[in-house]
Amino acid sequence: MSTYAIGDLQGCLGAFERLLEQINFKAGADRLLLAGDLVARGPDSLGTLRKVYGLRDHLRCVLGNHDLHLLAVAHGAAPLKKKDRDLQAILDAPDGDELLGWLRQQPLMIDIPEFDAVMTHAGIPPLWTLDQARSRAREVEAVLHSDQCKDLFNNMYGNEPAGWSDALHGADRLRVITNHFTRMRFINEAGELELQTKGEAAAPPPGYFPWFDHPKRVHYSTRILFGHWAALAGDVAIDGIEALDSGCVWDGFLTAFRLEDQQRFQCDCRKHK
Ligand SMILES: [Mn+2]
Repeated sequence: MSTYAIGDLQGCLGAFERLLEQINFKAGADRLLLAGDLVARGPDSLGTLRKVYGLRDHLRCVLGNHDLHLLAVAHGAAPLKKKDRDLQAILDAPDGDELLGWLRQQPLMIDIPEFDAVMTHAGIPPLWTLDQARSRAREVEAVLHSDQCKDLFNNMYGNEPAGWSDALHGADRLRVITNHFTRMRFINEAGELELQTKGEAAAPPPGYFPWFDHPKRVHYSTRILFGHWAALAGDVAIDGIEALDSGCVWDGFLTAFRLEDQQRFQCDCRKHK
């Protein structure tokens, strides 16, 4: 039995199926951990979501910004933009409600205690302890998984407030937590997010750091698995930080990281366009 953490699928069903073949994935014996952004921008978001749903008893996944956007659109809280038109097929599908109902019940953060690891879509905010991260994730999940989820989606969009404060409450508090777990890349010394820049870790905006490189980062031995940041190409040279998004949807690679022996497997997404 093996456990594989896999990066952002973003609707790349063919690459996902090839990678499962490459690692000789056996449902029932092996397990998957998906880093979120299952859908959007790729060739077959509906097919990918159906494939993941079909494997739901053999995997755990966290939600990414694109997954939350899809849910917000489905709940009438955001418009579907042209660049997201591949999501329309999910909204129109006869099994769309079932797929979206399952997606909405997924968490923002999971613990993988057997490997002393955690997974979120964008990472763990550097100034938060793991206990703080966990309890803040549970705050958003409690609303997301409830009948009040539309309030969350209605107030989810925006980059402000940029940083955490214990005094935050209501919609602002939920937005800040959601932004940290699903959109974070660069952050300044005071812990404020910069949510525009998507480039390489070596080229941060002035005054900002990649979240995992923050000079005051809270340190712990627990391994952090995350996706979201394709420009890292799955490569962060810091022990215990495992970047999984290697830009499958952008002609890059789809990455699987085996937790038992820390071995990486990649399938090339360029050959099959
Ligand atoms: Mn993302």
